[in-house]
Amino acid sequence: MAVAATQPANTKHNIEGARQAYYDKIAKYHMTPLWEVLKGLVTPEPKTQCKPALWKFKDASRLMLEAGDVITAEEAERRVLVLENPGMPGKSRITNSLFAGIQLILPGEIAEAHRHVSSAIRFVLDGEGAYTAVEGEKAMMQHGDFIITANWAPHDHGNPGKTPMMWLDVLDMPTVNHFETSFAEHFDEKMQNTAHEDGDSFDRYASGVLPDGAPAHLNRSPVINYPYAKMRPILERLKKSGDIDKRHGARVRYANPINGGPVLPTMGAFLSLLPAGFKGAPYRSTDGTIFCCAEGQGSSKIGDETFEWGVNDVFIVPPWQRYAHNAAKESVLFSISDRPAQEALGLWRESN
Ligand code: 1HN
Repeated sequence: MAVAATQPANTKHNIEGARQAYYDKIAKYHMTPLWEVLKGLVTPEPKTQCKPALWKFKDASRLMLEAGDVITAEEAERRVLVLENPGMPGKSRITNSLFAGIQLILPGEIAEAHRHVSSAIRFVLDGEGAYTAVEGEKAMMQHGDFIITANWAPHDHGNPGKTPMMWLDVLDMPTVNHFETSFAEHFDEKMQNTAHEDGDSFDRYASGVLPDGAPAHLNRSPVINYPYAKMRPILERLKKSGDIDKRHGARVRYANPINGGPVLPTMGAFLSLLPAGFKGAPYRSTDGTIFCCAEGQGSSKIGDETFEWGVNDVFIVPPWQRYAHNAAKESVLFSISDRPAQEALGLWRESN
């Protein structure tokens, strides 16, 4: 063609060569062309490395007890097996924003007092007679209890009972580390003083009254333990009156009694009853969600895969991945995600 003949320097090959030389030049000035990477950065839909996965409690509990043979709670500081998302090996996370693990504390052991900026929750799986002490309250752990440890709250665990105690730990640590805002410290005393007995903060703040002079604003819940024994009958009431969401079942949201907001600014949780035979409608949202079965048996279709779950199994739904629950028996599912953080930043979306 005439143009090509008069401007041989403008062949595709030469343009690419000129561009690469230009990119090499600007790299020395710590600059790079946005146009080469833009499509991977501003995606039309969420892009994630997170994969759906399920951890069977039968395997997790056996392997946890084996960890008890190889390391003490004191040596480990926290004897936790990290639930690593198979799409992000080596990153110590179950979603891009959340850490999850299973912790074991054997009879007679303590996990010493410390505090950190990362907020934690515990969802109690198995055992009895152990406690977690948080901000001066000694919370005895029972199956299905939901216990919060807010940003910078001192906490230690102990097992004066007779059975191994296991629970699910979820922390916002990857989020804290994303912002590079991690601080942590240890105390000289292994155990904190607990002036508040078991159930103290629930009775004070979550019984329809508030201590006179309670703060009008608080960005985390003052309740330490939301006991399963108190939550389960509420699900039963919802079920009986037919308040059953077609996607989520009869579901309660763990709330901060001061303002009705989420329990923590970075993490929010639900407890849901799926009646026997429940066939959930498909749903997706931008918050990758960790589920733990507290009761029953069923399956969840996540994308194209079906995961069968039973008591204490943990599974993960990646961000914006469609899922639908089926309950073979009446079941209770606990779930937790970073939804409050996404909502606070105006990022959260859902669809069917
Ligand atoms: C932590 O402090 C606990 O206090 C559990 O029980 C799991 C995972 C990462 C970082 C700190 C605990 C943790 C953790």
